[in-house]
Amino acid sequence: MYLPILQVQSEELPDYAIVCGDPRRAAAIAEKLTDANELAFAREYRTFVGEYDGVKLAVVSHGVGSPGAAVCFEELIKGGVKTLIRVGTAGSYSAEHPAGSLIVSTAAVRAEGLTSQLVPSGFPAVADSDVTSALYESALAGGGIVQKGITVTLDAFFSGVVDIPHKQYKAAGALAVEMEIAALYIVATLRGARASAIVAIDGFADADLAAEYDPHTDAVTKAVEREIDAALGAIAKLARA
Ligand code: R1X
Repeated sequence: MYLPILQVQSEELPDYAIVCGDPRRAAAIAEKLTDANELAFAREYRTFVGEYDGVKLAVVSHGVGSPGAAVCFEELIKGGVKTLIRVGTAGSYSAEHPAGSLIVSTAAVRAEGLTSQLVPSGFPAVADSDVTSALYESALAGGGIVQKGITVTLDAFFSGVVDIPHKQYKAAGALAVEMEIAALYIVATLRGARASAIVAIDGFADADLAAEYDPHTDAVTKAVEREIDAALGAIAKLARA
């Protein structure tokens, strides 16, 4: 089957995929694979396939924001991918998780517009527990600050004039904010796939903690490296389970 937006054939896709926002990050992840092959680069969607530790996987970029990312997740699952792990970046709510920390998302607050067009209000955006456990264990083994918990998925990266209830999300126990995980979890649940996500903290989303946003620091680069290794390790572990 031809997947018209990713512009790949489903026959070329394996069971496992790592998804990330940035097409350049997809290329960097693909460099860690053996026999990596770029299948397509259409819009923001760059697709590689290769092997890690003997396991075939795809690495695909999904761009910024839930609607565009969901197109990628839908086509991957339609094409036969059964397990998806997002590696990304997020803003932290807590001084305990500064830039360079890793958060494994167990569930996402649906503070975006896309998923309300897919499922009713109140329907939860949750990760698959097996994939999450494998990802968390793999991340812990890589060292540094690693936490698991609830993340928030927003549409707005820059604020407008509407107050987003960050203080309430934080008080309720959310750890970090990003822009695609709710879409991933809802699409995976709807279509019968498994998904989880890990994010590298690249700044603070809490106004009381926020400094000038600079995601291009050594600490963030190293955390992104650690989360990629965690995702690859988790896939190797899951494939053998
Ligand atoms: O998920 C968020 C979005 O994809 C995190 O980083 C991007 C914005 O810079």
